[in-house]
This record gives sequence, C-alpha cells and structure tokens, in this order.
Amino acid sequence: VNNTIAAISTPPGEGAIGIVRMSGPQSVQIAEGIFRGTAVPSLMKSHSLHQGEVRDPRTNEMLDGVLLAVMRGPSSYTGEDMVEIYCHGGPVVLSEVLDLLYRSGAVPAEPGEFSKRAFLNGRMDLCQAEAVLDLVKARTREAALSAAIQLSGKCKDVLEGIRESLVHVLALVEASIDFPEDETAFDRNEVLQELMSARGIVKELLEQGTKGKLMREGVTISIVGKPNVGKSSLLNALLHEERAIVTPVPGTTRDYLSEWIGVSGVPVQLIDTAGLRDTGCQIEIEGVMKTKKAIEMSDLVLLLLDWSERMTEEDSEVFRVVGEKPRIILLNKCDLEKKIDTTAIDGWLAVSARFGNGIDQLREKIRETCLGGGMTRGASVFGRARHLAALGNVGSSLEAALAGLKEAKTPEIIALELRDALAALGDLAGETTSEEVLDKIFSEFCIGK
Ligand SMILES: Nc1nc2c(ncn2[C@@H]2O[C@H](COP(=O)(O)OP(=O)(O)OP(=O)(O)O)[C@@H](O)[C@H]2O)c(=O)[nH]1
Ligand SMILES: [Mg+2]
Repeated sequence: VNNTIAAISTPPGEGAIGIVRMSGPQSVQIAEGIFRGTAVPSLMKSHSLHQGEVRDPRTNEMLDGVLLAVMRGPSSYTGEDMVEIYCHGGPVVLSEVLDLLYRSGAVPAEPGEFSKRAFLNGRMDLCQAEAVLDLVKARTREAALSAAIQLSGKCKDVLEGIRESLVHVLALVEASIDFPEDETAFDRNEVLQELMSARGIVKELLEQGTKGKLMREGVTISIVGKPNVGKSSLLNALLHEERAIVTPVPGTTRDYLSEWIGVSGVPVQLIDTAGLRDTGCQIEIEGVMKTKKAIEMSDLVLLLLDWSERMTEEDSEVFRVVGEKPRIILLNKCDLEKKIDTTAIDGWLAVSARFGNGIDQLREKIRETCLGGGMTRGASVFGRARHLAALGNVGSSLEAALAGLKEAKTPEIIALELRDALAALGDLAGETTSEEVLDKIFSEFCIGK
C-alpha cells in the first residue's frame, strides 16, 4: 500500500477530545502542511506529543488548538508512519480537520483499515486483529478479559508450539521418504508421541474455544412444558420482571417471546413457548409449531413438569418433542403439595416460579450445563466459529495421521496429513486466509480502528 488513509477514530458526537488519525507514507508530510506548533512533524521524535494549531494552509484559518503525535513505522500500530491529532471533541471541528487532511492528499479509511494494515504489515496475526474487535465489542467482563489475553499474542505462542512439533515430525517422516533404505530415519514411536501430544493440545483448545464462543455469542434456552405448568412464570422469575402474561387459563402463551439475561457472565436468550398439547384451535396449533422451532434452535431446554400433579399424556408428549436436546428437568410449583411420581425421572430440580424457590440453583445449573466444570475466567483464546472450524481441521488431520501411523501406512500418506494439519494451522493464524475472509473480518470494525 502506498496511499495514506485518514479517519476520525473516536465515536461520533461531542466529547472532551476527538482523535483524527492518519497512516501511510505521506502522513508526516501532510501533517507538516497543516500543523503550526512547538515542533515540526518531520523533526518530531517518534511517539512524542506536541502542542500546536491546525491551520488551513490556503487561508491560514485556524481550525483548532491540538496535540499532535508522530508514530514512525515500523513500530506504530499499523507498521506505517502514523500521525494522531488530538482535537477538541466536537463533530464539526473533527470533520473540518479530517476534510483538511483529505484536501492535503489523504484518502478516507475503510472500516478496520488501520487494523488490516497492521495485520498485513505483520504487526499482529489475525487472531490478534480479531481480539482488537472482540475487546471493543465485549459485553461482559469475562469477554473483555479473554480478548485481552488473545490480544497479548497468546494464540501465537500456542500455535507456534504446535507448529514446531508438527514441522519436526514432518521432517522425520519426509526423511524416510527420501531415504527409504535408512531404517533409523523414521522413529515411529517418537512420531506417535509428538502427534498424540499435539492432538491433546488441539482437543483442549477446541473445548475451551467452544466455551469461549458461548461467552461471546451466548446460548439460547427455551422453556417447554404442557399448558399452565408455569413456563411464563419461570421466564418472569429469571428476568426478575413481569414480562410474560401469566394466567390460570391453560393456553395463555400463543406466540413465543424471548429476552436476554446474564447467567454468571454467559449471555442467555430465554424463550417462553406456547404449552404443548393436542388441540383443534388454529392459533394454538401455530403456537405448537413455533415451540418445536424454538426447541430446534435452542442449545438447552428447560423442561417443566408440575410438582403438584401426576404426570399426564401431555407430559409424555413434551418429552417426545424435546427428544435428545440437552435439557434440565424442572418440577415447578414445589410450594404446593407433591403429587408427581419422580421415581422414573433423573436429575430433576424442584422450583417455584411463583415464589422463587430454587431459582438460584437453576441459574447455577444453567451455568454448569453450558460451560461444564472447571471453566477458568477468560481462559479461552480461540472462540470464533472460524477458529473452531480451523482447529477442527487440524484435529482431524492429526487423527488421520495417527490412524495412518497405527495402520502402518506409507510415510507419503502420513506426510500428506501432516501437511494438511499445518495448512489448517496457517489458516488459523491468518497466514493463508483468503482475501474474502479477511475482508469479512475487517469489515466488522469501525472506521478509524
Ligand atoms: N402455586 C404455584 N403456582 C404457579 C407457579 N408457577 C406458576 N403458577 C401458576 O400457574 C398458572 C399458569 O402459569 P403460567 O406461567 O401462565 O403458565 P404457562 O406454562 O406459561 O401456561 P401457558 O402459557 O398457558 O402454556 C398461573 O396461575 C400461575 O400463577 C408456582 O411455582 N407455584
Ligand atoms: Mg405462558
């Protein structure tokens, strides 16, 4: 790239300060033309701050009193020469200054273009660029911590470790292709050990990543049960507000309703559904169809039964519809006398949506079910769908290489699988990622980032 980009890097609206930023070979020269102050940009020490004024060189009109910093490449955010101008944070001032930069030869930056240049110039790998975005967009403290770890380059270290061991193994295997008569060239046992340990690491990263994805994107949980069992009451209890209509009339909820709640740092989209039962009523049939859809799109189902009644045919229908979905069985209305026979039900939790009994235990159980045990805060570094897909590819290539080793396949075949694993690793770090995928990632950024 040889053009110089400029953008406002602070959010729109009024603020104490607003920052206009440039990156590219002409940055310093453009700054030189518009800045009058204690020092000249071309002579400024890199990363030092200088007071002065922004003036339009054609009219000598002063636009703002500012602070200006020059960050010289390659040790700047983008790796190119950069200039940042700290203006007063008014939208008019900032756009005037930006316009002046455009008139002086800078071009408007695309969304995420600063970060994209940083990536292309090797200032950070793709995982780190994504971490920048995740940090900016983090909704919970846990998500921010995890992004910060990723930003520090932890992924790179982890990936480097795996890569080194795979490259080593590949060298061993390939040596035996080149020198087949040399029996000692390929120590199957050593290769086996290295591959198994790499596979172990990849497996662990996948598990952590799956949890990390949950923390970032949240989970969908639907509340399912026969009419009148207390589904809407449970939604209200978890929300701490009277969101859904609750009545003693079975069939109150016809359409589904969803709300986001936080359960120990996990964003949860909670869906209240229409009671499941056989009915001739057209509106309820629609509702039942939607319930089935809601179950389909859920990660977890809260399956409600009535503590104060014997199980009915309707409850069996509920079990049938929920099928194999991960679920938590709740016996609601535990404030009433127990009539349900629990001998055939495993792992239930008694709650009272109306009076709040067991709701805290339910939250804990949701957290456990979604995250499993032993989730350390912010531990996951590969929590995007892209990461999980690439890690999955690394894992299956390793699996295939191991299988080939055990079945005493030719070294050529094992080497092929190893090269596939290495390629998937390269994909993960962004070394071999297609232009299209890169564009998609960086287009999620704001302009000026
Ligand atoms: N005693 C008691 N009553 C409850 C409890 N939870 C709900 N109810 C009552 O049960 C009735 C039905 O509650 P809803 O929350 O509307 O039940 P629902 O499952 O959403 O019903 P539909 O939308 O018709 O399928 C209401 O009269 C609630 O007050 C509970 O924990 N204890
Ligand atoms: Mg309801």
